[in-house]
Amino acid sequence: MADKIAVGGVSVDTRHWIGGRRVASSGTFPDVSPIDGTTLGEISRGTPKEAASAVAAAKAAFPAWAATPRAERARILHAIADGVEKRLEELAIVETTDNGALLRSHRRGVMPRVAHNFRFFADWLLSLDHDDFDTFPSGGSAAGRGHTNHVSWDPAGPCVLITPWNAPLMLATWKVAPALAAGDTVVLKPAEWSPLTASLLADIAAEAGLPAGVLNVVQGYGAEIGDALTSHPDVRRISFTGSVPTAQRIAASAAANLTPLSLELGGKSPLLVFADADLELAVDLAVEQYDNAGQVCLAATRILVEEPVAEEFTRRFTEKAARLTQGDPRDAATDVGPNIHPRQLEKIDGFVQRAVAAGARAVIGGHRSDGQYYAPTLLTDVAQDSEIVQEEVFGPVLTLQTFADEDEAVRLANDTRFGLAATVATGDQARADRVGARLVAGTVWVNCFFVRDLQAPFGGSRQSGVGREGGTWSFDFYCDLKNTVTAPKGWTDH
Ligand code: TXE
Repeated sequence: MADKIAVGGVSVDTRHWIGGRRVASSGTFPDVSPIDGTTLGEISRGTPKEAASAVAAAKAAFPAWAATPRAERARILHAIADGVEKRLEELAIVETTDNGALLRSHRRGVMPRVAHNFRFFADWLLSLDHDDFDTFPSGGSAAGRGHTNHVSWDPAGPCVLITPWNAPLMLATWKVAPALAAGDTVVLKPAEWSPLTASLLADIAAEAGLPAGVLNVVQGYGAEIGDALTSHPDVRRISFTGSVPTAQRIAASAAANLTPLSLELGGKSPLLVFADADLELAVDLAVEQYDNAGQVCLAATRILVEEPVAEEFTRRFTEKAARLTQGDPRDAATDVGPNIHPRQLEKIDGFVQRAVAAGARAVIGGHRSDGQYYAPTLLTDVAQDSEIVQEEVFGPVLTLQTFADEDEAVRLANDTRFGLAATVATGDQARADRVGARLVAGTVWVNCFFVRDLQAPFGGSRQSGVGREGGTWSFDFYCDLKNTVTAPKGWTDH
């Protein structure tokens, strides 16, 4: 096995990164580009042995990193952000080659946000030193009078972070940055379909001065090394983004030690288009759901349109969607790239063909394109309780249903086992407030989509997840919160 492969002219190490050293497994797995099916190289295929040594390295590095002053931890996080910015073009080309998402999005949006993830949590950490909300007098009972509470955010320990392939570095660093800021050490297990940028992140972190063992990266199949990581008694936190069945397996495995979990899972989010909406905007929001070939957990894949405007909406949507260019994600003109893997393509097509067999009509698409690409698809005549309306497809496949009034819109919107996000298009703010309050969703967007401030909580209700990421929610998850109560001078306990 070659220790390094060249991807888009960038050298990427194919081995694990454990305790500040590159470590190879005897076995490998192929990493294939979804753009054209080329095998990019063979990657170290982790076993429970490497998983255990990565946890041991994280455990050994923990006391020193946890004791590192906040200002120094923040400085190193900023240095990692500098490294990401310096190598932004390399990260963008490697990520696009590996997972097929658009190069222009990686350049302009995704990779700058990867850097921001580190800067944001570095600054968050420093803010703890000058905010005084963590120290307050006891009020209320006579026994507490005069006592002082002091809340501290103690580092929790080694964390296992398991991440998916649809936005590999973005989603990994949403977890890595707050964990490192909190003073925790990390074992990152990237998805086997997109392993490369995690390896580059290990290089960048080492160059930025992150001590050995604080960040470890183990490559491999979840089914082969997942359990060794998630059932390990030395692991203090597990954070996972991926599918519901895998989350259930992880939760069962973590139960052995009652390890706290953060789970960001799938969705079947609605886009509610009311008759009073700016229809052009609503159409833009709907067409935007084909971004990343529909492989977005937040995607509003169920379009719900108020009856009087349904025909006009469908006409304009069809016209706009027909102008989308599908092709190589490295081309600036491409709007919709490939799907990640032949297995994912099979899965997408299976959903569509079963829906059509059950009576759905493909207004556009409904079939594969050449290679690993699926034609942007819109299905109508779908029943609320059908598989295509209830299950996450994770491909460029949308359904369209109509509703008669607000009550029906809310009922349809909330009628799945998910609750990740919802988008409301309306010209009436009072309606937006009313409907938004009734929607079961971790995020509600009004006349916009995908706008995400890292300060805000992000996550899902129902089977879309457990816990929230972002701002204080991430930071608190990676810490053991402690309250120290100190008596006033001269206080006696009677
Ligand atoms: O996900 P998995 P898959 C959904 C989407 C997609 C479906 C299947 O609907 O079609 O999931 O995708 C690791 N212990 N989402 O099979 O299995 C695995 O190695 C520990 C939504 O690729 O959830 C990878 O690193 N880890 C989603 C990660 O889990 C295990 C993003 C995700 O893979 C493991 C991705 C185990 N037993 C898929 N088995 C989103 N919410 O954005 C696998 N893994």
